[in-house]
Amino acid sequence: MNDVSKHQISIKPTHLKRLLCMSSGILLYLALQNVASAENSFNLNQYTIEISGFAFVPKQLEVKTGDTITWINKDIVPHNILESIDQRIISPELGPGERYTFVVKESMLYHCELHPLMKGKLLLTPVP
Ligand SMILES: [Cu+2]
Repeated sequence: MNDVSKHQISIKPTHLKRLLCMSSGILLYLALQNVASAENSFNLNQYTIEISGFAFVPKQLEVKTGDTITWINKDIVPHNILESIDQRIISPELGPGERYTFVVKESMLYHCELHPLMKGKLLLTPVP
């Protein structure tokens, strides 16, 4: 009985040490992650692109991954956003005054499906 408890006691400090080592590692990791994500979210931008006079204004925008784009339709007719290369639908039809928000993941050429001459471009700039 005594032997068993001695044995258990002699193992515990090793476990404890390993546990402390692991948890301080995890804490350090979490702390670093927090710093990284705080820096990232601090640097993120929100842009507004007006749809006005059958054009995207600005027509071209330099953005980073994670930036937010909001298109606002200031025209009196509906427009939408369609990615031009793969024809992916980005936004539904936006009526007058409606807006659509989108998080940037990559560079994108886009146009309005209803008025294909309306073109826009999101250019991803590399994060240093
Ligand atoms: Cu349109």
